[in-house]
Amino acid sequence: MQSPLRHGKAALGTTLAGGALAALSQAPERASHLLRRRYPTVAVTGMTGVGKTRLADRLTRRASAQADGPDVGSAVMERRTRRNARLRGYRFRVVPGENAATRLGALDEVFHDEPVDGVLHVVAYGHATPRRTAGTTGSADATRDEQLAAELEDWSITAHRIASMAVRRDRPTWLVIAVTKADLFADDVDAAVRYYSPGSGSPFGDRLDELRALAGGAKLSIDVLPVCAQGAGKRSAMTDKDCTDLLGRLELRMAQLCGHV
Ligand SMILES: Nc1nc2c(ncn2[C@@H]2O[C@H](COP(=O)(O)OP(=O)(O)O)[C@@H](O)[C@H]2O)c(=O)[nH]1
Ligand SMILES: [Mg+2]
Repeated sequence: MQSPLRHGKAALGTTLAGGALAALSQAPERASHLLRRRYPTVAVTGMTGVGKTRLADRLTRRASAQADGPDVGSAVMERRTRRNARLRGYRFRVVPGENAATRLGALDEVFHDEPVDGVLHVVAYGHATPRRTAGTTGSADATRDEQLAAELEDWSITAHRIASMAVRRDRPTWLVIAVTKADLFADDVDAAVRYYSPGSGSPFGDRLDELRALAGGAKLSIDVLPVCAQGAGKRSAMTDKDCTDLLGRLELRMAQLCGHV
């Protein structure tokens, strides 16, 4: 039996070969498309000490390195991958906080060079763990008002990057504001969520409204979810189960936003 290619029809042969070649050259692209759908990339942003590393570790079921101590901020972009049995997960990119020289490069990477699918912006309602700038000594204490002001400033920079990424692409970008350390303000969680919500009239809410106007409402979805990445302390009004439930809600929402469920 003759193979179709040797059947004399050069044109057919060419078409087949061409088709096979095209398929081959498309293969890496298709593979990366698949990877992107199953393991969407997520930028984890927020000022230093706010709880980004801890949250990313919880979401990826990774034990946090306690040895690092609470006063150490990361100077490099941390990468964490969450895999699950059904080959659906996330690739987290934790952008270093404001004291790191590597911050700008990391912001470029996640919002421009390899733009992420979604953003998890972490805030702590003024409860970021104060960290000293490298090389300085003395108290690193800041009041809650100062912390909230610092969060706002940090957010302005990130928001600007998100806006320019969102306008450049066709598909929508999602943003989840994770209000973490809820165990530290267990009785104020509703007020905290309101403070970080669009349309709330708060300083943070106003900036979110600006971001939505800039990016275009259809191009950016915004969710605000309280979370707690660390077992609640004995004095907290929040139980470990409360914290696990909040984490579960965040995971469910992210899965919905990524089309995993
Ligand atoms: N009470 C409480 N502390 C937290 C929580 N998440 C993080 N922390 C603490 O806050 C500090 C800073 O967290 P880290 O993840 O290193 O912040 P990052 O600089 O944003 O990466 C650490 O001492 C954590 O143990 C939380 O949900 N509740
Ligand atoms: Mg960190």
